Amino acid sequence: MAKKKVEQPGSLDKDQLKQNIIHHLRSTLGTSEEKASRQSWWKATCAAVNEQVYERLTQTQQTHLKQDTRAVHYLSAEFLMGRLTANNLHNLGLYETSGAALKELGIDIADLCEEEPDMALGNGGLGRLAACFIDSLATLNLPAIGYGLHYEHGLFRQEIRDGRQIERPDSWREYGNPWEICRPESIQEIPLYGYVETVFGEDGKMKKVWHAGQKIKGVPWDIPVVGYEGKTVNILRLWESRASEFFDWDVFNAGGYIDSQAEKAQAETISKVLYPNDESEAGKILRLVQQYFFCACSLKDIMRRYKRAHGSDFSKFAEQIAIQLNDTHPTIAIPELMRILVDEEELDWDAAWAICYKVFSYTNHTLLPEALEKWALYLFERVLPRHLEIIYEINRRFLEDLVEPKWPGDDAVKAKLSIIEEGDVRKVRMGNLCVIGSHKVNGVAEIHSKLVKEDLFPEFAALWPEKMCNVTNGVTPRRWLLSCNPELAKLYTDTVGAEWPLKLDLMRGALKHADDAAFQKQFMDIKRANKEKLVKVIKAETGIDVSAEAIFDIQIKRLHEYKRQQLNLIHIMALYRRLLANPDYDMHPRVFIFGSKAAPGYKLAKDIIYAINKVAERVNNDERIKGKLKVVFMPNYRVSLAEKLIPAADVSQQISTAGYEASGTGNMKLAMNGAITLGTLDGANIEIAEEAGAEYNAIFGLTVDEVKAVKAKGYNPWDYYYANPEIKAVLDWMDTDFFTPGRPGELSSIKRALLDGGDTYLALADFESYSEAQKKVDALYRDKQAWAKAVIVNSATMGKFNSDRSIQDYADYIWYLKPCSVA
Ligand code: H2P
Repeated sequence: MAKKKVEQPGSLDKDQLKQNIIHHLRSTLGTSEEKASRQSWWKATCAAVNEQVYERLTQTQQTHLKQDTRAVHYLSAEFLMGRLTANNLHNLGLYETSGAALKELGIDIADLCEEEPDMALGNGGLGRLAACFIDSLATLNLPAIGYGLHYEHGLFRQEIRDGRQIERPDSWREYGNPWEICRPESIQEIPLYGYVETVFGEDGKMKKVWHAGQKIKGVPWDIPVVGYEGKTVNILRLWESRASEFFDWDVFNAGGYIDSQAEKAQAETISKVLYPNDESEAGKILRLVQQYFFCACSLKDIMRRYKRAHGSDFSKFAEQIAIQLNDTHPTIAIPELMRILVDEEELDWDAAWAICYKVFSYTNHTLLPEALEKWALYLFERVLPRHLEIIYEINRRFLEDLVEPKWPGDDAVKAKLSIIEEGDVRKVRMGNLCVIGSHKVNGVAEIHSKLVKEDLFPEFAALWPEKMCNVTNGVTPRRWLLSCNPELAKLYTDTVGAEWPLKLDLMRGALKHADDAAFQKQFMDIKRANKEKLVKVIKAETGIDVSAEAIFDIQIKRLHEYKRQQLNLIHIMALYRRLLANPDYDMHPRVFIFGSKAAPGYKLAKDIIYAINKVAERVNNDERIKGKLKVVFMPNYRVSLAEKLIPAADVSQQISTAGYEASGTGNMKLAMNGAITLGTLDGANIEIAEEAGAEYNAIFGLTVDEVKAVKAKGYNPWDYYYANPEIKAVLDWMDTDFFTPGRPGELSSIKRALLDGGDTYLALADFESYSEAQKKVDALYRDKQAWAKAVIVNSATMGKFNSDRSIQDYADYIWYLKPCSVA
């Protein structure tokens, strides 16, 4: 079948593109073909492409303005964008043309793309989901703006020294980023601190006036978001904080050179780093200020746009504006909108609340209690005195009008549902505020949404059964297949036609070839070539030699005990023991690959990274096991590294304790690229297994209900330690100096967490079943045909996990949003 080229208005041919690149090299970068660095070539290419992007951006904005479209505003503290060059070129249908143009200029496009630093403005799944979602919003021609923070430093860069994680600052825009546009014309000023005054107007009405103690400038930076086929270009608007004044002139002239800049430094701190350590009180205040700052800037921006079209008639506000709260981080937007409507626009409370309720909706991403943010009330009051009053009023009305009639006289329910938590330190519960102020609350996979409803917020669900819903996550197949795995993408295009990046269900067309030897060979040859490429990356990054003959078994995600990298590790140690005991132990060679960052303050997570690296050192250098087992920890896991790992994976480890991983999205990317899921029945794994068939995957472990039952009965990890000699031997090994010569006990903290610490995430309870599932993987891999069939089936059935489907669900059931075609 012929490959259909993605065409869009104003598309460039190779020669024009070449001309443009040279033009920008000279007139934008001020250099020449002879002496340009690769970075200059990259920037010149971006500038050439931006000509198209800006054209479409302007066209999109004019169309939305003219048609006065309803829009969704996606508020998120994280947008884990990664690199944009290849993605934008693909979405504009210019990737191949640019490749050819650059080739004639002596530049390899893949090398050029390596020049771009990752935009790592997020931590993991939550931030990457936001990035996939804005891609899908633009692709589906939905009017949308992403709003977030313009962090100067994104997630730290991870170095590994003697096996330990070292955090280094990341600077994604140190030498300028060609994709962002500063918009000084849309600067906002944001009040903070101060006090609230009650005044009476001439009409005798009581009014509240917030006298701010400080004002911060919010400078917007726009990143164009190019939809696939390049028709709609939306924006991601990120706010940078600056001081209202550059520095205090009088203090400077009086000799206070440092003091004069204190305010500037303080103001700029707000958008300095993603997730500052919040162990100290100052850190806590900073996080709250960050959240308020970006929400207040965004709401002012939304207001400005609304008023331009409708003046002060707020009757259409909820018709025009939808705001999605990505997790609890932007919750403060709810009382902020109330403040604007009541204090500034002088709407009465009920009218304002009716608007808010229709406008906001909230996505919950995890059941872990630490993620449902709570702010100490005394801190909150210091930073946002007026918002606290508003929250009290929201809470009073909620408890009186809704809770009391439903549960008369039940103080326990009131205490549980109240936005204010009583105790030694009173707290503001942002999760409760989100649920009370939103018309829809969604979880991110079927099982997770069910648990949100039944376990996390059962009373809220009883009050508002309609409010709680599910939208299963998805990932953009443009980045996560088309761009990162061009050979497999081509195979799909040749097999099912060129429309699959938009209609991912079309991939099912490949199912009829799943048993076909020739197709299997094509599919597996591509996998093999991707593995060969990764072999080189591994060698370059870590110095470790691995063979593409082996099974590539990959676990890539944030490091957290519930994600259970420690389970993977103790199984690796068990395999190693088996091999030492019997060098002929029957197993296909395996390379276990990890990529993971640990939160800087999460000691045990860092110890697990250390243990993986120490076990890797020993295993990789032990000739007795004849290379059957290799362990690789890839430093500085990030989006661009994921794009190299995922196409090369045979096995996708998704091994969280059932009930703890809300959805997962790496599981979708890996399956799509032809990996078997080795996973628990948790999060979206359940739906993946439903789509692909559990028989084509390796499902193991306790189910959600079984986990609950085990915990209810009283789980004792020591029972497993004494009952299973392999578990005992492996854990005892951690107390020795086998992996850390001369330094016994360096890995003991993991054993202690699993035994004395109670093994909160039931790693030992699932060990045996996990080990059996691993044997199944090994056996299946050795049956080449059965394996090929399984990975083809997995890949071809992942259509449901297109983020376009997720976004369509949000648009239909939560935002009531219609597409707007841009000419
Ligand atoms: C979180 C959840 C994932 C979920 C993702 C997006 C917070 O991401 O834990 O299960 O898929 O949000 O909804 P992560 O753990 O990957 O940082």
